[in-house]
Amino acid sequence: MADYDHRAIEQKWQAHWEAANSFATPANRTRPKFYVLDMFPYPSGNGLHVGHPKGYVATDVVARIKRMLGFNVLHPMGWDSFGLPTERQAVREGLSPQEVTRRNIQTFRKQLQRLGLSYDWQRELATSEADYYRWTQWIFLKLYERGLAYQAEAAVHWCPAQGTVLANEEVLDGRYIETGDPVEPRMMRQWMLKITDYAESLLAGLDSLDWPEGIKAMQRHWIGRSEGASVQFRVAGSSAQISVFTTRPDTLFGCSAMVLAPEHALLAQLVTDEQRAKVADYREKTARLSERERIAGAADDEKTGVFTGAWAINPINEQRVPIWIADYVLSSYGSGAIFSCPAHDERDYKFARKFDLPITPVVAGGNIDEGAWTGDGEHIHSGFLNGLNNAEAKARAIGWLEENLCGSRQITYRLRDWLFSRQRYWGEPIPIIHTATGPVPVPQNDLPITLPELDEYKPTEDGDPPLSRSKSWVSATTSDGVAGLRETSTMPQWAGSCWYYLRFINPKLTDRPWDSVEEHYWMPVDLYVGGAEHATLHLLYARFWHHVLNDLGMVSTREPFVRLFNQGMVYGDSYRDAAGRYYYRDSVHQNKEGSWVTLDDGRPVTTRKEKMSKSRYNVVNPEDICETYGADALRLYELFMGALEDNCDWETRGVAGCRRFLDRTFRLVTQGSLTREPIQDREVERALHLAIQGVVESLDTLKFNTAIAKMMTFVNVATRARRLHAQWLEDFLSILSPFAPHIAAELWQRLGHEESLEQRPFPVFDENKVRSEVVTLAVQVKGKLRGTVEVASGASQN
Ligand code: ANZ
Repeated sequence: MADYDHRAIEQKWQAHWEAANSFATPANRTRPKFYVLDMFPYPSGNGLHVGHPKGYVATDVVARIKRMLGFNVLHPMGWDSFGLPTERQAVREGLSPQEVTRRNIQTFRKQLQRLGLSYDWQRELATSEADYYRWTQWIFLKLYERGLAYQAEAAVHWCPAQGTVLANEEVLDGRYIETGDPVEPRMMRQWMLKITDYAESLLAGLDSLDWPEGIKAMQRHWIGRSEGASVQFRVAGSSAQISVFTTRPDTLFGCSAMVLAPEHALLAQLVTDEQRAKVADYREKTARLSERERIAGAADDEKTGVFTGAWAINPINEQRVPIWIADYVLSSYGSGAIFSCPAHDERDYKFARKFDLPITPVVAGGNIDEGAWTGDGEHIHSGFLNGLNNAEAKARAIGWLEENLCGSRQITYRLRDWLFSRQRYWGEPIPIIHTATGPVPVPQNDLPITLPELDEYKPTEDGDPPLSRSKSWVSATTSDGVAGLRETSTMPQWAGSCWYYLRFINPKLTDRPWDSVEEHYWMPVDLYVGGAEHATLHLLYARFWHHVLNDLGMVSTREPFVRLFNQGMVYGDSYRDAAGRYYYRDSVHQNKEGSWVTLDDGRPVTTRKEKMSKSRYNVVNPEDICETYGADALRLYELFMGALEDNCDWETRGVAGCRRFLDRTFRLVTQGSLTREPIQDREVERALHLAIQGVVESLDTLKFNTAIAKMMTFVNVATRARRLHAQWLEDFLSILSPFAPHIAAELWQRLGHEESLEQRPFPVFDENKVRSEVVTLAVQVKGKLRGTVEVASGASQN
């Protein structure tokens, strides 16, 4: 039995859709809207593998069903095209980042188009295009005007080899995670965005979102709100005061030391001559650690630290306590200083054990030989707090501190301001001119400040951004005619993705970033699908900008993405030898004993399922799959492999299975015995309506795999039937078309229809059709189960 010709059919329909502009976003505003968005890709040099389109296929199914249900659908695609990897690829290939980006985008677009995704390509955008980043710069200026963008001398991780600062998250053991290049601490003047002003707002907004709980929890943790108190300690024999932040003011009576971050500003004036050398030495050692390492190390048993020689006075009982420095206290959190309460804090406990500090329990319940007691309990050895539980004692302690003017209630966040400048070339120029009197924003009408084409765009060794090489570009005049120099740092990779979903609303507008009437109609994004790796950075940054834009009255919703869904990852077979070297599938084979070995020298390899990636040599190219099995089979398999949110193993056999289902469908429609006479077949109709129900429900649950299974059942049942009503198959093609649009369009046409399948009303689920024909009744005699009988579901009582 000849299989259907997927190449011809898919090409034909893709050409048809393009010519007919079938997926253009409708201009009418009379129908309800649905905005379904993918996290747009970074167009890397590797192109797509079959793990990437899983989410794209899912959103495409949703977009297509919603259109058929009568919604105006906005379903766009674009490119997050600024960033470091492109610059590195350009260096390797001796091309400009512009050229590399153009080429990579073409590859990606071609790969996506081959899948028959129903994007409105008229709205395609790239964040590295001047008519896009012009508005990224414009939003930056809005932030600047609001006081939310500022410059500060910041302690940063400087990577000489990469010629740029790196974020905390990018540094481990003093090295850049990606390349292993050493990183050194440096104080540098940097642009910062005041995301901390929005900590409360970003927390509050989470409650209203239909997002995976895990992602919301990660954002809450990242923002890290802590309620507690600040407490002022006097320094003995000095007029200085040191403020500490604590979440446990109730344990002040158990304080046995004060511990400062080694970077603490008051340290220099406290430290005694005797301790000065030790303190300086410790400080220098700490400077080599990233904040992340310090946070990780805080849980370690082995604590380090140095006594400063100075003493502080605990305000609650006037006791003298030694002042230490230790790396588990972070300079950027709270006030960079703590009071140490070893009996009730694990880190303090280990610290006290190491350095022989007193451990005085002030909350009953623990045993100081075993560790810190962090639970609730009656307060003891605590003066006026004795007898109270933790919550009561906290409130009482804060009251006392406030009355005695040595402390107050305080809320602290773990969230830091966002370091927003990079000393790299391939990013948005920051639209600021530095003059003798300070930074001056570029007037809006002068935007965009375009990125000049440079012959030499590699980072400089001394940290001067590459843009500083273009003297003609750097010298500028403000609108008041004052001479100055342009800011030469660029924005980080994350900037462009902070607002692209707004630009998709009017990507071609030249005098505004978006039109507010249109924004009202389309926002918020109804469904946003992408990888879970964006749980914090992108999704937090974008929410931050959106909250600011909302405060500026420029967007109508507080939150940009009401529903978020994370698709799982795709795992492929990897082959690795004992030395850890990876091999391609076609350079290994199974020997006679059934073990996997390399083809050339028979070296044993182990096979494993690992996350698909080029570096593991286990990627499968979607174009190859489209060539052999067709885009429709690939699309089905992407969703059939498992639940959308689960990680799944790629099995090319599975694509073949989906392909066989499509072949059966093709035969059913082209060779089945169809009629338009009224006929009945309860079994076929039941299978059909179960499938309709499955597809409709999958819109909310996104459980496409079960919907596909029901469609497969229908085809099996229908294949067994002697005669079929044409309308059953037409209904079936309607529900199949979001998943396998090419073959569905083709078969619909072959059934003699000229108008497109998408114009046909979506089949309506009929509950009566899915009632089982028989129901099982229990037969009880005198209360005991004696057996069951099967009766027709419509049978009468008798
Ligand atoms: C005294 C105390 C006693 C504390 C006790 C805890 C238990 P979260 O929940 O993370 O906000 N802390 C304050 N500033 C710090 C800094 N810059 N670096 C490291 N640790 C710091 O934790 C707040 C607690 O972490 C604070 O409460 C403080 O230790 C410590 F039985 O103060 B606590």
